[in-house]
Formats: sequence, structure tokens, C-alpha cells
Amino acid sequence: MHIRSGAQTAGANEHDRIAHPWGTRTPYGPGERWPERVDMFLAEGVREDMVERWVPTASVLHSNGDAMDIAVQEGRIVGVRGRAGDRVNRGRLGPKDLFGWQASNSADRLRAPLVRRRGKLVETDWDTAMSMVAERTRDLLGERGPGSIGFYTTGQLFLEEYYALTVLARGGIGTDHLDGNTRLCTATAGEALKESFGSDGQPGSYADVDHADVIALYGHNVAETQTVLWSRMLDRLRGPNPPALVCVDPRTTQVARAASIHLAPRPGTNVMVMNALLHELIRNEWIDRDYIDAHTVGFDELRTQVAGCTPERAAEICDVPAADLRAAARVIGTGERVLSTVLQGFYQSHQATAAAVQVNNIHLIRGMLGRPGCGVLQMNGQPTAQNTRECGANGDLPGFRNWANDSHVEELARLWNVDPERIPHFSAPTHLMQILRFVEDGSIRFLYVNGTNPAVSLPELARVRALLSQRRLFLVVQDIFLSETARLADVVLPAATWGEKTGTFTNADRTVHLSEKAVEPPGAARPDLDIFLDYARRLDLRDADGAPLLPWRTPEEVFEQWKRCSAGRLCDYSAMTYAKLRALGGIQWPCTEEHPEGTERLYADAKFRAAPQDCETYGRDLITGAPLEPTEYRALNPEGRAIIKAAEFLPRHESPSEDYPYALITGRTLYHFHTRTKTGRAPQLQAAAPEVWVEMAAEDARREGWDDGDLVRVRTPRGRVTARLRTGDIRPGVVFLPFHYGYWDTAAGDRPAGKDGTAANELTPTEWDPVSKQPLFKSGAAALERVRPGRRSERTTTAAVELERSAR
Ligand SMILES: Nc1nc2c(c(=O)[nH]1)N[C@H]1C(S)=C(S)[C@@H](COP(=O)(O)OP(=O)(O)OC[C@H]3O[C@@H](n4cnc5c(=O)[nH]c(N)nc54)[C@H](O)[C@@H]3O)O[C@H]1N2
Ligand SMILES: Nc1nc2c(c(=O)[nH]1)N[C@H]1C(S)=C(S)[C@@H](COP(=O)(O)OP(=O)(O)OC[C@H]3O[C@@H](n4cnc5c(=O)[nH]c(N)nc54)[C@H](O)[C@@H]3O)O[C@H]1N2
Ligand SMILES: [Mo]
Repeated sequence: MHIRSGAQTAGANEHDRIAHPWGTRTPYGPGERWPERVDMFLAEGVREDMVERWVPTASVLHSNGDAMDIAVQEGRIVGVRGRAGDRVNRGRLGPKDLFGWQASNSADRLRAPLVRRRGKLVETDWDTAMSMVAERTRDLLGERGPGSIGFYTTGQLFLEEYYALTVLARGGIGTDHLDGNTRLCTATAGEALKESFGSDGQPGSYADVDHADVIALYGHNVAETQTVLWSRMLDRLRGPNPPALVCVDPRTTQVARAASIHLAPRPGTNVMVMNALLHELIRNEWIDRDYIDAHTVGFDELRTQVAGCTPERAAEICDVPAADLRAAARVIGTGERVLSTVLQGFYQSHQATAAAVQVNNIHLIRGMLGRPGCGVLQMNGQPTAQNTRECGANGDLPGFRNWANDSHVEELARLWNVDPERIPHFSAPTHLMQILRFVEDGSIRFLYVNGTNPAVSLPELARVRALLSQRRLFLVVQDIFLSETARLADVVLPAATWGEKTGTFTNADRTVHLSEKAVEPPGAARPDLDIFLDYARRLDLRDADGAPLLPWRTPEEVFEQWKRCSAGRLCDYSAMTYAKLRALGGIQWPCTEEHPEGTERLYADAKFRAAPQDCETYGRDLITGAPLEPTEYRALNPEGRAIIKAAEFLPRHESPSEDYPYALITGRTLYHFHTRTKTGRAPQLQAAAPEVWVEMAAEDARREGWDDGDLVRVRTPRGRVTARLRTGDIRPGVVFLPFHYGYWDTAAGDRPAGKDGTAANELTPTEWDPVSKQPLFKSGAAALERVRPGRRSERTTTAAVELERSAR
């Protein structure tokens, strides 16, 4: 193993990036440029001078978009190195990116299509597999129409692939049932941006970290989930005039440890925390009256809504000291450059969109947008989730167009040269949780799943397994491994992945990178784009003049078409080219003739894309999710200003009770990505967190008479999980389960029958936010019991625990 990590000028500095995930500090002060530090990892026996080619790409194991080069030797990936010149990471890489690429070389990659014959999946050739898929599609279209066909895609492919899939599904087949796993991930981010600013699109920039005097993180464990962005924040904290850090999280995460103020609310009370903060900002007049008057609507409703939300009242509901709420409000209210980030602690919790929107409200009433240090990052999670949303593969129309606005649909129809009636737009595109319902009741008979593993990542797994295993459902799964979901499929299509195909993708601060093909895929595996185009050809999808609807052969041809689709919209790519991306590295959209090298921040001019004829949505009621009528929106916001939307706090539906006394939240560890299909195959990462554990407050464990390493059963009305106990700094009364542990790597490769599960989603409820329809993975209640005491050797002394202890 060869790890190099250090300031480029200081030369090689070897150390273990499992134990030190954020690497060495490179402190800097406000307004200064974040110093470079190049991180590299090469396979055993490979030295830098032995590498034949370095191929540019960016990371795909989170949304940060860290730029890197793939090291190639004899046609194989042998390592990665961060790119010093890139605006996002200045050379740094996190542990998942340093080690995760090894999964691509894994011997158990899918190498040939599989079809189910007499109950068993057997290898076949592409023509056989694709004919079966196309034939079943055609039959169902004839018998039952487009409503019987569903697509469930991801946030991990490339822009070109989503755009092709959208044209295929919405313009070609004409089904409304296309959504991404972005529904589980950043549906709330997109929805919160639409509700406040009229359109999806991240206002801020990562460079806001360099300028901010306050950084507030709402339900965002950035230290574990975007390690390089955390390194940037740590470097500011170590430098002169560091920013104040506010953390809102029921666990004492690394972020909480570094924070000046840590609010640890009861899970599911985020709206009340926010309303109390807003109450204090307004009461103390830490607001920008001129900005509010000139650029927003809705301030009076907000003032009325939060009038009664005193810190004392919030203290009771959230169980956070009133003094801490006041202190947090003072820091946020008096800061001159406030940067906010929001993620799953808000998006997957009770009143998700309502809470996320209140963070936007802080920026609107303080007039803090579009200036250095004054960013809002309604974070993405997956590497290419932004593209799923832009391209309309997620329950929106491409280019942030409004399905309820006929002229937007007509624009698309002209672009695709199809009849507008062919593009379903009689109601909002079907969201995933509804797609599942349609599969369950049998109206959807064909489901094409690509780049996601719902048999581990969706809530209430017993139900998901049952509905995906139905005989009447034809299930196609396109993956790079035989995932838990692929095991249930009728046809499995082997995909090429990152490093084996070319395409673009966009990170959480709108930075677009080109990811180039470095090596050939294994066996007969093919890029997702090629598979979609093959499928479209076999369906013989044509435009109004009888020409092929998807005439493209290369990703670059699709990109050129996408540029036309995005032109004039907020996510405008029109002045970007592959050549420019090669020359400049990361470029932030909008990238237009006026801004040929991209745009660092949105809304510097306070011009929002919220006018009735322009906006992506007419908005929804934050409590019920009911869509507003166009006429209501026109009355509310005729001039297209930013919208301040207030929300009342409502208590949670499933709260801890006598039978289920603990609040159950789920989430991530630094070392694993989702269902572990990649990180579980990287030895360093798998060894760092080899098995599931459950985290509980030390005082709860003491009261129960339990200890670290005990085997504990976690139970909800949906299912049971057995896990080793790990005591930690978490709110008493709350337990945390990582959701990474499915069963593909069990010896038998099957779900152990009759036994407790290891996947957190055995336990989670089928419940979603009324506005964004994002499932509430962090909002259950559970009972715990000890199965047996652990021996000393069974304590889960994984790297993550060491890390936590060393930080104390
Ligand atoms: N290592 C690693 N990094 C990743 C990923 C990964 O799988 N592993 N996945 C990527 C993806 S797709 C995503 S979406 C992001 C997610 O990134 P994050 O959102 O940062 O990660 P989570 O662990 O899901 O949740 C964040 C925090 O929410 C807190 N939380 C739970 N309930 C509540 C609540 O009611 N209120 C508040 N305020 N907080 C609460 C949890 O304690 C947790 O620390 O990470 C990305 N990066
Ligand atoms: N309990 C609980 N559940 C959660 C969450 C939580 O916090 N708690 N978080 C939710 C969130 S935010 C997310 S994003 C989801 C993630 O959930 P999933 O998307 O289901 O998780 P992944 O493991 O990333 O699945 C991606 C699949 O795509 C495959 N794949 C990788 N690269 C490629 C490629 O290039 N082409 C193709 N065709 N396939 C590829 C992988 O092998 C893998 O099987 O989980 C959600 N579920
Ligand atoms: Mo996600």
C-alpha cells in the first residue's frame, strides 16, 4: 500500500487515512485561498512513476465532487490522486475515495446479463436479455398502456444517462412513473429550494467556507459524509479569525464536538428549533428590512407564525436549553457572513420540507444571499443527484420546468419533436412511494431499476421484498454487482461504471466535472447510456416525423442536446463543452455566453426564477403538501420575488411510547457508502466498520444494565435487527443504527431465513414528508432488549470508535 498525503510542497507524508480521515491540517484565514494538499493512494507494489496514465474524473461516493485522477497500469485501475488545481478539493480526497475504487476490480463484478429460468438466474447474451425486456415492455404497452411501466433510477449515474432515460420514459413511452432514489436523498433539498426561490438550484458555493464568520450545520454530519468539505472547515477553525460553528444534531458528532454551540433536539422537532431561532432574529431585529421589502413576499406571515415560538416554549418541545437557543440565535443573527448547510437530519425527519425552508428564511430575512460567505447549501447526498433533478429523472421535468405550466411542456415537446400530449403532465410525476404502491396493487407490471438497491435502502423492507418478488411484476435490475435487489430480478443487466465510461456530473455547489473512461469494463458489461439507447432502439421510439427519438451514439452527443434543453433555464449549460471541461476542470452552472466560465453564486442580483411564467412549481402547502393553484401563486407572487414561507410545528406521528420507548434514527458511518456494494469490497473500509452496531447513550445503557459489545435486539412493528451495542454521546432516549448492512456478503449470499436482520430498514416505517414525499428514515420508535451479554473481545472497537475516543 502506498499512501501519500501532505502539502504538495512538503512532499510525501505517509500516514493512515483510516485513523486520520481528514488528513493533516493546512490552516488559513478569512478570505484567503484554501491551500492545496494532494492525497493519493496506489495499490500495493505500484509507485507513482510506474503509472502509465492519469485519467480525470471526480468522486462518486458522496456529493462533494472532489476532483481526482485515476491511475491506470496495464489496463487496470491501480489508484487515485486528488487534483490540486480544482476549485472543490484542491487535491484532497477522503477515505472512501482513496480506497473505494478497488471494488471496480472485484472478481464478483457482473460480467454477463442474467435471466430467470425455472426460478434461477442464469447467464445469457445481451440480445436475449434485451429482447426479453423490450418484448415485455411492448406487450404491456399494448395490453395496459404506459401506466403499467415504471422506472426507478438513481443519483449515481451521469447527466447524459439521466437525460436519455427521461426522454425515453417521458417523451417516448409516455409514462409518468419515473423517479430516482433522489426521492430518498435530496427530494427535500430540491423542494425547499423551489418553495423559497421558485426553482431548484443551490444558491451558495463551497468557497463560502473561506469567507464565513458563522457556519451553521442543520442535521448534517459533514465530518463523516463530506470529509473534504469538513477538512476545509477544520482548516478555517485552525486558522486566524475562525468562524463560529453551530451544530443541530441529536448526536454529539465530530461536528458537534468542534462546534461553539451544539443544539441536540429531540428527533423530529426541527421546525420548532428553527421557529425559535427565527423568533429571536425578528424580536432582536437582526433582520434586513430593505432586503425583505424589495425582494421577498410572506414576511408578515412568518412574523405571526413565530411570534409565540419563544426559546422557552421551544425548550420544552425540543428539550434544548432556552439559553442555548438564544445563544445560537445571537451568533446567527449577528454574524456578517453566515453560511448554512442542511442535510438528512432535516430531510429525513418529521416536517422535512417545512424545516428546510426555515433555513432559507433565515437567509432571506437577513438578506444574506449571493455574497461571499453568505451561502445556503441545501445539500445533496449522492454524487450526481443534482443531475437526476435537472434532467427530470426524478419527478420533475427537465431543465427545472414546471409540469403544471403548459408552455413549459410545449417547450419540451418542441425540443423532442413530439406531441405535447405524449408527455404526461395531467398531475405531478409519480413519486417513488406511489410507484411502490402501484407495484403493490398490480397496476405497474414492469419496473426497471438502475443504480440503486431498494431491497436494502427503502423503508419497511419486508414489504419491499414482498412487492418486488411478485410473479406478476417483471423486474429489471441494472447494476454492477448481484445486489440484494438484483437477486429478486427477472433480468439483470451488467453495467459499466465510473472509470469505465464517460460522462459529466454536477456536485452540490453546481460544479460540473467531466469523468473520462480510464479502462474497459469487465466481461460484457456496458455503460448505462448504451443500455438505455439499445432499449430505445428495440422499442423503436420515434418523434413526430418518424425519426429516432434518441438518435445519439455518444455521451457527448447527448450532452450537446442537453445544453439546448437547459438553455435559458437556471441550470444553463449552454456555454459548456467537453473540451472546456477538459481544459478548465470544474465549472459551475449557469455557464452562458455572458458567464462563459460559470457562476460562483446565484442570486447576487436578487433576481429569482420565481415569476409565475418562469417558476418550477407553484408551491405546496408546507403542512399538508397540497399544491397551490396557478391563480393562487399569481396572487401571492406576481413579481417573482423570493418567498418566505412559514410553518407551524406539529408533533410527530410515531413518537416513543411505552411499548416502543426509544426514538430510532438511522444514518451513516464515515467508512461505508450506502448498501456497501462498493465500500464493503474495499478491504480497508470494510475492516474499519465490518458489522452493524447500535448506538445508545451511556446513561441509558447503565440504566438497562447493559455494556458495550452486548448483543441487542432492536424491534419495531415492522421488524427486528440484532446488533452489537456501542455506547456513545447521543441524546438519552435516542438510538442510532447505520443503514449500510444488507446481506449480499453473507456466506450463502441469501437472506438468513427466520433470523433477525442487519439492515436498519427492516425497522423503518412507510411514511413520507407530505411536501417532498421523502421517506422519514429518521423518525421511528423502537423497543430494545438484550439477547446476550457480550464478551470483551466482542466490543465493536472499529476505527470509528477509536476515532470518537481519540477526539474526546
Ligand atoms: N461516509 C458516507 N458519506 C456519505 C454517504 C454514505 O453513505 N457514507 N452518503 C452520501 C449521501 S447519498 C447522503 S444523502 C449524505 C447524507 O449525509 P448526512 O445527512 O450528513 O448523514 P446522515 O448520517 O444520514 O444524517 C445526518 C445526521 O442527522 C442526524 N439526525 C437524525 N435525526 C435528526 C433530527 O430529527 N434532527 C436533526 N437536526 N438531526 C437529526 C443524525 O444524528 C446524523 O448525524 O451523505 C453522503 N456522504
Ligand atoms: N434507514 C435509512 N435508509 C436510507 C437512508 C438513511 O439515512 N437511513 N438514506 C437514504 C439515502 S439518502 C440514499 S441516497 C439511499 C441510497 O440507497 P441506494 O441507492 O439503494 O444505495 P447504493 O448502495 O448506493 O445503491 C446503488 C446501487 O447501484 C449500483 N451501482 C453503482 N454504480 C453503478 C453504475 O455505474 N451503474 C449501475 N447501473 N449501477 C451502479 C451499486 O452496486 C448499488 O447496488 O438510501 C436511503 N435509505
Ligand atoms: Mo442520499
